[in-house]
Parts: sequence; structure tokens; C-alpha cells
Amino acid sequence: MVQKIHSYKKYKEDYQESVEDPGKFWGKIAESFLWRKKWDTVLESDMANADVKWFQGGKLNITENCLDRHLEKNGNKTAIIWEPNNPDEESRYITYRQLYVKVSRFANVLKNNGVKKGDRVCLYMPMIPELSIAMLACARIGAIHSIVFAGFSSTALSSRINDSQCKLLITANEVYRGTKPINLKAVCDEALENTPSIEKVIVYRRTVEPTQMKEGRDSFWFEELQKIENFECEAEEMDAEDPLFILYTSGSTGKPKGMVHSTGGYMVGSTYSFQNVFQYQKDDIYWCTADIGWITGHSYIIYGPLAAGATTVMFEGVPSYPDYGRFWEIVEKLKVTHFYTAPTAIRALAKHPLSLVEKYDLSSLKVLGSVGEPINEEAWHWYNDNIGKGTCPIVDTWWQTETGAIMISPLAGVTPLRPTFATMPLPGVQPALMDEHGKEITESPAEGRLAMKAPWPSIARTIYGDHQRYKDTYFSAYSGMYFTGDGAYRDAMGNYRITGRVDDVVIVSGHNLGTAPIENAVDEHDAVVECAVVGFPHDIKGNALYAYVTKYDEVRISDDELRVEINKLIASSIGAIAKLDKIQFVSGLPKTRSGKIMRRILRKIASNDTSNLGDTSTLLNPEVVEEIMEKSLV
Ligand code: 7RM
Repeated sequence: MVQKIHSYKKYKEDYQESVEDPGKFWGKIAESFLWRKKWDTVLESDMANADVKWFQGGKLNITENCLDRHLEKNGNKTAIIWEPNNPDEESRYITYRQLYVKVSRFANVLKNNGVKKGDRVCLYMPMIPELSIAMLACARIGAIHSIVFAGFSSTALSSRINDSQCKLLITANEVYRGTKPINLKAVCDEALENTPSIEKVIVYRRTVEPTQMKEGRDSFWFEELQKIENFECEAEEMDAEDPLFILYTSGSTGKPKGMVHSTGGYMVGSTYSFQNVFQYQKDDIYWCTADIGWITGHSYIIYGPLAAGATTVMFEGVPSYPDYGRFWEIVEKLKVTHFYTAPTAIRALAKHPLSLVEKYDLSSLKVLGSVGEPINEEAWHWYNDNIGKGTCPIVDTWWQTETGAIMISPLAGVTPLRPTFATMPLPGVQPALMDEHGKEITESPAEGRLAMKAPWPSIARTIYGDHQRYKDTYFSAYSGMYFTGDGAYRDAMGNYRITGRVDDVVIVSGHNLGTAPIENAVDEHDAVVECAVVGFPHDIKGNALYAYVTKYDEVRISDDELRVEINKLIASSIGAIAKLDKIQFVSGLPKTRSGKIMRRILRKIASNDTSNLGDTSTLLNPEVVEEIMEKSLV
């Protein structure tokens, strides 16, 4: 098992070693995993060419690390506790041995359906154990899973399926989230109208509702299982650098980026960070509230915790159902020790009466976590005082889909905290702050753009099918470094506070939304000439979306009707999460002479921060700025 850092002194020593000799440091950590064959070289890297390889020559299967190796001593330990949306339904407890059998059996289902090593399999599923089973089954046979968050629209689903040419789609018929039924199969059917690569669809029956099935293409999960007699499935031997999964993340321009993660490096990075950040101990009950459709769920519900032999909780529902006490009811019921959630959830919960918290016994809690956005002061203290009762360290974990694992965070109970700061880099992580001239800022305190000076094992290896875009997006801003897209402040002690995105990605309720595809959707309305979408601060969602729209002179419907129609377009092309909070109709958008919309200015106006609009001298039409401010909706 990965060695845990137990003291601040040890953290400093390990950090030092990881910088001085990354090969030696990570080689030692990797030793504690199960490899069929050890690596020849720990690290080969050429950051300038976006080329990073860890543990080359190593052979392994990640599921042998997540399942097989626990069987002898911990076969009867609970691997997954599943908590249903409806509190009256039974929880499910799945031991490591049971999970091993279910995964092996389903891996045989995949094989039976012609899935082979290297094939892509799309998973569009609710938060049920079968999602974990399907993802691990893919990994077992070396198929690459591409999980699409089940809140995405059919258009978003089909474009992701097409981008990575998935062969098989696994879904569920229907699911309840709160009181809302979501017909996943119907969304899939719509998506499948233009996804020629999909040959088969396997449908898990989550509810008893009748389900439309297409002859020859669709079959039910249980029918597929019945065809399988062999409950064992030999794990495919993978190269350390073989892809494990693809996960799409929004880009600032154009289509989503299919981030590709490796097998060996990802396993080492997700597990090492899980162990050290959360300081998980043998009988702890760990709960991360994220959806597995996001990287947080991949790394910190499934791969990290299972490789570490932990008990991980998976929750199907929402924090507001049956009421805003649900999270705390679950903490009491399952005696949760580690609770990891997002600032947007904390802010939403903090809006409701404290009695909903006080009703429950939260004394099992030892560690709290936060991820996804900068956590504001108020939310941090509410979380600390009311949930942690001032005795649980809060690990504010900064990382990205691209980084695969936590990069900057306190180690619970080991390194010092500073409210609203992600604090210090994990061993192996070398952050740099860059100034506007592309030079590293070495003094502190300072503020700048956050980059990474050295590779770490779980860094994404490429964007599926577009290595040039990978290189351009992450490795071209600063030579030999990885650019995060975030801004950060560093205090005199070396603690980092992430200040937010510096590009055109807005994080709404923890969801990363590229503004470009939203603008595309708005532009589709025939009354719309063009638009610019920016984020602005929002009490609960962290950020919300504000659109500046120019429309045609002759529009037959009212502004309010047009607003409704625009949001409908967005909901159908991207998903309800991307709906606009504010839509302001303007006579023109501020543009540079080369014709680029100056979103920087709009961002400031939408945030009600107009004291210094920065350089407007390159504007073609400065007069519209006045007009936009005058009629601002904030
Ligand atoms: C894990 C995840 C990545 C972006 C990232 C940041 C923001 C994430 C924090 C944070 C401040 C944090 N992956 N972000 N964690 N900002 N403090 N602790 O969220 O790919 O979906 O998003 O999220 O801007 O670049 S992600």
C-alpha cells in the first residue's frame, strides 16, 4: 500500500526529494502497486513537444490493483456503499469480492459483444453501482471507457460518441434524481440517430417503466448477463502508457476536448493523492458527492479509493431531496468519516436553516474536502463551523480533468490550513506563477497565471485524435511548461489561492462550461445576429452566465419570449446547466479591430466591476461600452 505522509516534516522531505529526483521518488511510490512487469524507465519527458511517458515498459491491469489484490485479506470488506435517490429504497453494500465477480462477469459480456482491447465504449449512466461495474469491466479487458455525464443532451452525447468513435453504448432506461424522472434511453435514442459507430446498446433497467428497445441493436443488462457462464475474466495485460479512459472537458473554443488518461501514471497519481490528501485509514467510510461523469468521480469515487482498498460511497440523488438535510442524514446513517463536495453545494446548503444540519449526528466526520471552484470565505467558515464543528481539517483540493489527480491541497491533519487557499503542492507537483510577459515570478507574495514546471504521473497524455490541439492548448503559452488556464495568488508562506479561469471557460455550479458552444447555440436562433457569453459571480452557483445579444431589427416576438426561446435552444444543444441567467439585448458588441469580441470588458461589466475596464484603445466601437453599462442587468 502507498506510504502515507504522517508529518509536516516528512511532507517537506518528500517534496524536496520529488523535485530533486522525480524518477527515484515516483519509482518508490510505484513499487507499492501490483505490476505484471516492472517499468524500464520511470519518466521520459519532452514537455515542449507535449510528450510525457511514465513507467515505460511496465505491464499491469488497473483492475488487479482495484480488485484482485484486495481479495485475500479484504475480500469481505465493503468496497462500495450505494445510497439510492429515494431514502425508502434499500442501500446496497458491495464487498470487494462481490465487485470482483460482477466486474469479471460483465467484462465477459463486453467480450461477448465484440469489444476488444483499445475499443472505445461510451457510458451514459446514472449514479448506480452498474456504472462502476461497467467502467471497471472496460478496464479489465483494456477497452477505453468514455463516460458522458447523464445530464448532457442528446446532441452533446452524439458528438462525444462520434469524436472517439465508440462501438458500444451502455445506459439505463430511466432514473429519478429528486422527484424528476430522467429518461436516459430516450436521450440515447435521439443521439443514436447520427452515431454510425455504435453497434450495440446495453440498457440497465433502473425502473420498471416500459422501455423502447430497438431490435438487433439494444438489449437489457440482465439478458446479457444470463448469456455468461464464466464468472472469471483474466485481466488484459496493459502497457503503462496504454489509454485507460477518455473524458471530455469543455474547451474555450469549439468542440469539447477528449482528454486521454494513461493506465500506469493515472493509477499511481490518483491513488497516491487519495491516500495522502485524505489520510484514509482502514475502517473509514469515504464519501465523494461528485458524479462519476466528471473527473472527480473517476479519480476519487472509483480508481483512487478502490486501488487503496477503501470503502467508497456512491450517491444516486441530489442534496435537496427529500429535503436539504439529505447529505447529513446519509453521513449519520453510514457513519461517514470523509466528506468531499463542491463549494456550489456548500453554498446551496448554507442557504437553508441550520436545523437541517443540527438534526443529525455528524460526529463520525474526520476530514472535509472541497473541489471544483475557489471556495469563498463565507462558505469555508460555514462548512468548518457547522459540518466540521471546527475539528475537521478542510482539504481544498485544486486540480483539473487534465491533471487526473489532486495537485495543490493540504494533506488532512498533516500540513497547515489557510481558509480559501488550496495551500501547497503535493510532492511531485511544481507550480510556477507567470507574469504577463511570460516570465516566471519567483518572489512572494505575488499573483499570476498558474503553470507547472515538471510533469507528474497522472497528466493527460493527449486530446483524443488531436495531439496538435493538446500541444497548442497546454504547452504553447510557456515553453517547457504546462499551462493550467487558471490564475493564482501565492502568499509569503508559499500557499496558493486559485483565483479562477483566465480563459473563456466558466464554472457554473461546479460544471466547466466553455462559452463558445453556448454562444453557438444562441446564435442559432433566427432573431439573433451575434452574442457573447461571459460568467459573473453568483451566490450559489459560484458563477452564472450572462449573454450580450444583438438581434435583427425585425423580430416578431417580445424580448422576454426571445429569452425563453434562446434558453430552450441551449438546453437542447448542451443541457439545462448551460442556461443563461441574464440576457441583455445590445446594439453592438465591443470588438477589436481584427474583429474579435472583447469578452474581457464584458466580463467586468457583468461582474459590476467597471472602475477599471483596462485597455480599451484597441476597440473598434468604444461607444457601445457606454450603452451596455447603462442598460446593464446587474
Ligand atoms: C477537479 C475539477 C478544473 C478547473 C480548474 C479550476 C477549477 C478546481 C479548484 C478550482 C479553485 C479549487 N476538474 N478548480 N478545483 N478552483 N479551487 N480547489 O474540477 O476539469 O472540471 O475543472 O476547476 O479553475 O482549472 S475540472
